[in-house]
Amino acid sequence: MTIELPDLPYAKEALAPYVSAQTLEFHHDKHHAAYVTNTNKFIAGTELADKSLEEIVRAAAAAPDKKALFNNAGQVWNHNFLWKSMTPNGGGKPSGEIAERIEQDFKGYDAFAEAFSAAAVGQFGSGWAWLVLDGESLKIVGTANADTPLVHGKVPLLTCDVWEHAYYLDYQNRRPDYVKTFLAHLVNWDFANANLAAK
Ligand code: MN3
Repeated sequence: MTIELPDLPYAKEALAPYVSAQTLEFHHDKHHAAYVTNTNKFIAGTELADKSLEEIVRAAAAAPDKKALFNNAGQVWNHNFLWKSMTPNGGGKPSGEIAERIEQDFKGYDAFAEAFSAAAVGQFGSGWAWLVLDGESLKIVGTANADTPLVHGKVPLLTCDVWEHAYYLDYQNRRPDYVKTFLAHLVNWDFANANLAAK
């Protein structure tokens, strides 16, 4: 099937002032769209042409000769997941099962936030910080470039994009401020809870 660029789940202005409409316009309409276009070019006429995005990502990760496809399809999957990881009026402390598990596995929200920030700020160059379910435990992991916990046997619950295109127009080089804002005002805990429930 042709891989589609999903619409943002909110208006482009909806995350302002934390993420501007201009950032979302470039990030979704240009960067994310380009990964979709490239993925479709790579799969056209191949045995992957009628597969789902997740199947394409998994197949490309397992094939050494499909690195270029993985670099695009992984980015499509990660960005699809990213938009849902943020929400207007999001951020702050979680509720529901994810809150209980954060208490249990990180010894409290503050320790979680510190570890998530360290992973996001410390990811060298381009990549992602993730909250994942690894077996029965919540963990924080970083991935570089298009890499995704999906192909490492983990269940992604939440992600923060730390590529400069995610924040440079709004925060310039101040990645720590962007990550702090992501946790305080943007995190979609309902999405993380839904991912946990669906595992
Ligand atoms: Mn991005």
